[in-house]
Amino acid sequence: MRCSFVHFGDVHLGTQQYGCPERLNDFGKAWLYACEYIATTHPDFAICTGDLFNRFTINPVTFDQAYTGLSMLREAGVPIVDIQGNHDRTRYGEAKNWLDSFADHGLLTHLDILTGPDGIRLLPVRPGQSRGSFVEWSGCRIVGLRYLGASTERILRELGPSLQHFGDDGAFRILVLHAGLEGIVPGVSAELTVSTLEPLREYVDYLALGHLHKYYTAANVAYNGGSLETWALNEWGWERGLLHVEIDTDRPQPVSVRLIDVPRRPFVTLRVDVGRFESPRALERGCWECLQQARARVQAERPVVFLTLQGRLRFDQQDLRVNKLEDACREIFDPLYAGVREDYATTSFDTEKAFSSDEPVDRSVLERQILRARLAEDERYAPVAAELAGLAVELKELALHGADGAHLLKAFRAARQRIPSQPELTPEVAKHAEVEP
Ligand SMILES: [Mn+2]
Repeated sequence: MRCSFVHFGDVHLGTQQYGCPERLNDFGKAWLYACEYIATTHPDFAICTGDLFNRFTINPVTFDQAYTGLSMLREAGVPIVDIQGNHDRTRYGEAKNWLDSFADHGLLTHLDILTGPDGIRLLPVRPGQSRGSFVEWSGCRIVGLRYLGASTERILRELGPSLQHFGDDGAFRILVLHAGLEGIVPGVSAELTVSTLEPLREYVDYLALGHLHKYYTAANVAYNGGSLETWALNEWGWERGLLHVEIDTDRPQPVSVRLIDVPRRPFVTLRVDVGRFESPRALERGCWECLQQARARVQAERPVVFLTLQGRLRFDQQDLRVNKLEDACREIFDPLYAGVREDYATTSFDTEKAFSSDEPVDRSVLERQILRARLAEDERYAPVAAELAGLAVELKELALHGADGAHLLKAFRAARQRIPSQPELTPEVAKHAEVEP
């Protein structure tokens, strides 16, 4: 069987970064570039792995961008599936989200599973419909799940038997998730660990991931294209784009993936160590020089410019005229936007900058992150801190859903089997682990 598809995600339509209307257009342009690429190269289908929209509410310009791109694909005859990311999930108290709406108008196929007291149910997308849990196109079976946060690994374990139920019917098996892999972006707590991927390979041939804005592949099964535009400053410089995937099941390695770059607004990010300057004037002069040297190197049209001041200030912060530095950025670069960030070493206290101020904070992800940081402080638990933090959150969730002691103990024991190196347990934990249910 041979087929091809384009896999991408984290388009974040509707992002009006730094209050610039032009940035809203930039995100739209990146999306339309992707759609045009798909319409021209004409793969068998396309997969969007969530966060098509930046928020659950969109404005008319964002609607127009989404509609124009999806219409382009429909006219080209390339079907597309999408799943709900953490950014475009249904607004609390509302019956449907924008993906449902576009699906109901036949512009995309919205995939999700149903979870209930009887477990997981996988419903096929019926002919003429655009919603369900899986769809079969060009010899591929594509199953999709919404963003599941800290429940991702538990739901995946429960999903296993349902996927195995399809049997060996020769279909190429694609699973679409909005979930990140631990260790790809330092300091960001992700939903999946490498030890979760291995068992997945039994019933998944291609795991189409979204959520982390960086290109990566893992364990010969997981693929992530990253964000199309630059959603956060640290993404500039990361390799990312569309994944053009060719499948040929006659080859020993049936999957071949090409990363297709997407044109995006240039960013210029500069760092100045303030510790080198004894006075505010000397620092201002130093920044001018640094900006001018950068301008000579970078010939970018209307870039976004960020000047970060770091290190230890040798004078009172109040004496530094930050607005003068912003003026210098504007004068030298004619940028779309210029910002000066003061990131001085003032205390020894450091926070993990995993959440930006305009990203909705997921409580369970935050809990997991805090637990992981605390566990990592202990040398004995540091190598498996992510796994143990995941386990703690999972046990808490089970307890909140009414699981009794025996059930919790069983889950704890099962998890200990999965955790790669067995950390030495404290006598307190070991004592409880020995108690029979
Ligand atoms: Mn995203």
